[in-house]
Amino acid sequence: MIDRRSFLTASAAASAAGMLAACAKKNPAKSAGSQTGSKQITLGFSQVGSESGWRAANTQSVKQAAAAAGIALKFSDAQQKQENQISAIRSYIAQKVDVISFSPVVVTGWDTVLKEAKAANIPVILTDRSVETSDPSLYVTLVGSDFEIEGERAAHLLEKVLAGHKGPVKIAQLEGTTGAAPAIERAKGFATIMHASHPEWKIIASQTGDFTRAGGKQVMAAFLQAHADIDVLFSHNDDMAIGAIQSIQAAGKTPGTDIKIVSVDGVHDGFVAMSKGQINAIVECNPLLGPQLMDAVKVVHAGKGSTLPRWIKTKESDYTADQAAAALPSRKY
Ligand code: GYE
Repeated sequence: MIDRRSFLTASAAASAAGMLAACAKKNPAKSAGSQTGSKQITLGFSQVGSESGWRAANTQSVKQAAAAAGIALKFSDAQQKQENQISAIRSYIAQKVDVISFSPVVVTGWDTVLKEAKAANIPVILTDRSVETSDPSLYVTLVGSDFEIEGERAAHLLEKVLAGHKGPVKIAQLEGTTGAAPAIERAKGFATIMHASHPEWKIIASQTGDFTRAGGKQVMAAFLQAHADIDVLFSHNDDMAIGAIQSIQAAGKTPGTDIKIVSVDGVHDGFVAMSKGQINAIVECNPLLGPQLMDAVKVVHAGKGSTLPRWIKTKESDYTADQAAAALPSRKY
């Protein structure tokens, strides 16, 4: 396991939350939750959907952390549709929740609804995915991973997987949801390293599989029909890689051997496939964002949002197939 980053930002958030806890001790009426009889914080959370193992773990983390923090959670699943997320956010505004959080399915198209939240004086915390906006005051902070770095890490893992390989490398890419931050940025990070250091690598096919197993399976089958000579699959998540493995096997090839596979997430089933040698390497993307989110919610609700960093990043690692079996029992998602 290689620890890539240890972020000061997360500890800044933790210490801000710590300060708050200290204030709460002095002034018990201000501390959260039912035990003290003070008003409970209500958080409206709009989740992207249920597209992947990552998302299932993220949803569970948010629900568990809200319960542990004594925060009342209103939760809705947008089934990967932006219009559903916008309706959910509008309904949270109408219900006058204290804080809104959401994981935006795509990066664009949020300004109008975010302005509505601002006009209603409801602070917004982004989780997992970012938005593009001309007005940075429309959200307080983002709790989530650096997807561009994840793309770079994937390219560096591929260098290891291909060690000793000579000659051209033909790569197929399964992209995440079109327009989603992790799809855009993982592709960008990977391409940066490829263009800087690997003139012998070439992406010969690239298409979205929408972060789902079914999407990965279907798109990989089409890639295999069109290209007999794919050397590598770079998949933006484990679920699409797992779907693709089925199509590779159906085409009479051995995943992990005939076609090397690098993916992102590190969910349980990804580790199982890696321990069988079907996936060669995985960039971990940590979905357990609930505790950091609830800390940030408390800080924001106490009117101290300006003490938080704009981006609260997550600590993550990289894994190769030889580490998979040993790591599997201790995986938390
Ligand atoms: O990698 C994928 C999920 O936004 C980081 O969304 C998340 C991505 C994750 O569907 O599995």
